[in-house]
Amino acid sequence: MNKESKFSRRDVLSTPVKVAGLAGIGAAAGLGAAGLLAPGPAHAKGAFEVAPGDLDEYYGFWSSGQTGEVRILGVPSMRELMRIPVFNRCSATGWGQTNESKKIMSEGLTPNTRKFLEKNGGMYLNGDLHHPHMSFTDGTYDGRYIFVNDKANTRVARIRCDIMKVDKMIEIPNAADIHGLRPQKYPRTGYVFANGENRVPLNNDGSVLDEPEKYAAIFTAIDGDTMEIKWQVRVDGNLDNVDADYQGKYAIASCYNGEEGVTLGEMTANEQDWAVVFDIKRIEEAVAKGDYKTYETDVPVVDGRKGSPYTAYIPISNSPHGVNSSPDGKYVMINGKLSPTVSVIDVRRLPDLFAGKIKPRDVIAAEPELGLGPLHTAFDGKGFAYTTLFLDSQAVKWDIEKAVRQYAGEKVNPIVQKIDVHYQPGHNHTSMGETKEADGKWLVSMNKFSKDRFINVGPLKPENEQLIDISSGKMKLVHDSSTFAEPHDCIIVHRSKVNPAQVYKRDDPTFADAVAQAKKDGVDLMEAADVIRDGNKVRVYMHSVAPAFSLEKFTVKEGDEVTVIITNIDDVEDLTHGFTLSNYGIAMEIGPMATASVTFTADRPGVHWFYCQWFCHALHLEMRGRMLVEPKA
Ligand code: K7E
Ligand code: CUA
Repeated sequence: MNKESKFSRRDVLSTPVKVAGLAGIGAAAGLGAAGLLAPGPAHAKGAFEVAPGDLDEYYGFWSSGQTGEVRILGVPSMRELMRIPVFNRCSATGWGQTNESKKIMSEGLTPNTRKFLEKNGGMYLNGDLHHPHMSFTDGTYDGRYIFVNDKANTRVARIRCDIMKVDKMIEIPNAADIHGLRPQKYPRTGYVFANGENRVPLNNDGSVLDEPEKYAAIFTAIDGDTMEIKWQVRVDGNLDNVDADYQGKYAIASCYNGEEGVTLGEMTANEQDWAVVFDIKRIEEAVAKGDYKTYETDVPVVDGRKGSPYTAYIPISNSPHGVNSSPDGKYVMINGKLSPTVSVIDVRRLPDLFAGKIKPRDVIAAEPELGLGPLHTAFDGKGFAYTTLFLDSQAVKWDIEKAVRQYAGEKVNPIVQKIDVHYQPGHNHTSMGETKEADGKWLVSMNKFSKDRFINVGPLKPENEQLIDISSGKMKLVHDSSTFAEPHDCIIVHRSKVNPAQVYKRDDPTFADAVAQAKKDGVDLMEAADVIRDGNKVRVYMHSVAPAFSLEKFTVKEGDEVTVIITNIDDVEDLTHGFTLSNYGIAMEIGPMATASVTFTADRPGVHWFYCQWFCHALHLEMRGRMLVEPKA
């Protein structure tokens, strides 16, 4: 790992009394007088500061909840660097409108959904993206992909980390509302595990309605390399969050609503819910020998309800939530939510549980009482855990081995420190914290409410993610960062793990269809300035070089189905062009050396200018042309 100058600067800043020096650096960081006058400990200032022109040490991949996208932040600066449209529609890039994105967004839908969408707009354009997680090799990030869930429309998508765009999106059959999602950590990803949160009838076609006892919750294993669904497991209760172990043997999910109720009162009636452990090898064997059923599609569904040899149910207090594997590979934390405890499962005892040698609760190694509303836990790789306390609005740091000793009867207090966060934290995350390389530098607390922390922007407030320096052994709150809906979850990845491209490769599969079509049409995309008519279908091929499109105008007839295919031949970093067609509602991004295409019906006669919407040149404003649409005779 490269040592950055900013860390020595932080050492300077953490020494007190150097008021003059602090003022100087504060001004350099653009904090100005207001920043220096703000309340809070002086040593906190600048701890997160990345000077203009300096680069962050970490990539933060942020989910955005109901916005449906992924955001890339620099950590520790918390600067927003990029947005990756996923389950949403993007005005800037044309995601959800270009042929390339529409194919990705539609090809993985189930036949039932396709049929439904025929009369309902053709595509889902909203999503609820909770959990971004990178692919692993040997227990740590490998920089290939980021996998994300969509709770709103039961989907899983994959982002390619070389171009930071989605390349696959699939709908999960039989399940409802994919929530918890984690990749297999070892030996590699491998599987991506996805929890269907809500219980619905298997074959949800209307033949079963208000008979909740016939509903099922479904756990899914997806092949991360192909994005094919390999198998599913039917379980008791609702599935919430999930994590994989560091051994490659188990996935563990939290389950609430063991009552299988459908109202709040019914769902929280019992004192105990459970965690369910999936034995991956046994499930694979069950699928191989045909011990499964199929429902909506031909995906095998194994019965993992209580008593099944493929799963184990571990009683946990009412409504557990987050599931987090410790980087030493020994423990999996089940966060209590309605219980003030975190239940620590010793992963090494799971083989004995499946062998019937011990009872389910015998796998619990600790159950420290931490505070009210524990939701998620992060790790520093030094033996400490950091848990969000939603109701207490706090982060609590605790010592895992002390918690184990306390559970064994010793009189020790595992709690090291509590600090206030603002307000009501859900997820938290540490730098590299969900890998065996957890490095204990930064903790982000993702708070659901900001209330009074920012100037008022009206009834809808931003949420607040706070950066906490954990490198010194003490948690120090160093930065507030507002976000639009919603900072649900994030991962913090050392920049050495990620190596994105500067320009597209011409053989990128993203635009393989356009390349194939051009070949059929006898068009060289790198030099294209062609209009090909094929009945009432018209294909307009252009290339772009700043500041011009290769066609100054093209003519089509009213009612034609027009496809515009543009190749950006500027083989230069940071030289993106765009294509906006006015009063046709069309816009798309064309990255350097990429091809992008969009299809529409030319049902509006007249003159329509098209222009480049990505500032690319001093003559960017002049980068335009006309589409002439001849009226029907
Ligand atoms: Cu990750 Cu809210 Cu979707 Cu916890 S879940 S907060
Ligand atoms: Cu091309 Cu602006």
